[in-house]
Amino acid sequence: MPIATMPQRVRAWRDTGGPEIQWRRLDVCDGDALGQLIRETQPRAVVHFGEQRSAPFSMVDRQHAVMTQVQNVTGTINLLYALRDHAPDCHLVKLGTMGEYGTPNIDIEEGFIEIEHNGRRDRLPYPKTPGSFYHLSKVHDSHNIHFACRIWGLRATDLNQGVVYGCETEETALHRTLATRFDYDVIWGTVLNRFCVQAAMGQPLTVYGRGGQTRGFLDVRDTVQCVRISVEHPPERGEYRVFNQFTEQFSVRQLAELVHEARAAHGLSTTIQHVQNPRVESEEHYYNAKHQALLDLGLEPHLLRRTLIDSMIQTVERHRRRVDLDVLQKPNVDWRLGHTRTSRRAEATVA
Ligand code: USQ
Repeated sequence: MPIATMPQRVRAWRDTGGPEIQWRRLDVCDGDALGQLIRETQPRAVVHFGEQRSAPFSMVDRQHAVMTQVQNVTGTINLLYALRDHAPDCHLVKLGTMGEYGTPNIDIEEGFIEIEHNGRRDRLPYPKTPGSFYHLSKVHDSHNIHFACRIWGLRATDLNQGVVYGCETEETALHRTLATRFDYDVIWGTVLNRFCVQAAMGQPLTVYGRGGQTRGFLDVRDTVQCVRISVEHPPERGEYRVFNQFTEQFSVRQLAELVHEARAAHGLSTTIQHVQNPRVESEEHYYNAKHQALLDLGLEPHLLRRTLIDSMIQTVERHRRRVDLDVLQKPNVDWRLGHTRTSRRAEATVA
């Protein structure tokens, strides 16, 4: 989708009459500048989304792995220090990931687990088995935030978010200048978005391996809702809490079947193609992750309906001339080998 510049977006938002916002460009890895910003603005809450967010990107090669972890971990530590020094009462809402947990053979709790060991009990951080250097960076963040809450009495909510789909929120729908990114390539695109683009373009749906990989998913509108709910219900000083932020679990195969059925309902056909899995991940496994805390605070989920799949596909069809088939199809980052060359344009997406 055509994406407006930030100044244009801010102007468009003001034109909608929404609450006043200000925009500044700042590198969270510049700790002094970040400290200065927090000192000046004295926020009651900070929502931190400023991280490299792609697992495949982090697996391209050593430089991409290092860049991902340095950016993500440094930015968050800088923010923790800025809050300690200039706004210690502020509530940090930090975007984590469900991928921190991996796919253990037991139920996944919300951040902490009660353990009995050699006759003694404790409530400890849930064990983490992340699946990429990107997911690992979020684990490191979680430990750092938890530590800062324990030693400095900061307050924080770690939002362990599942895989997001969708391309529109109530706010972005207000004006086309507010449209947000809709990534579909192998590096930045998440799986359901990719399947919808593949379906719209008459391309096979690329299920990696057997497709039994099960994850928590949520509509992008619920991402916004969960952040709002978290901000409205801050934790106590010194409290570090974790919310599992997703609304439904699906396997990749189930998602491909849903898209297939959505097309079939309109008399259209799609093919599901099992491609060699470029990732190292379980393709059939137990998965049962709790996600109660946000529901208890009032989250009203937008569950995945065929109508949403239809509308995502229609949106893609409206922009079909802009779709780059080269970056849509074959995965070009292998967890074992790193970046495997496919085409020059596909390479540009990892540069
Ligand atoms: N997959 C396919 N076919 C594709 C693309 C992906 O089968 O064409 C599979 C992957 O192998 C994986 C699953 O779909 O098993 C999810 O992959 P994804 O690319 O949609 O999402 P992932 O890499 O896990 O990362 C995304 C976001 C990341 C966020 C994470 C939440 O990019 O920022 O943290 O979702 S979670 O997965 O719960 O950790």
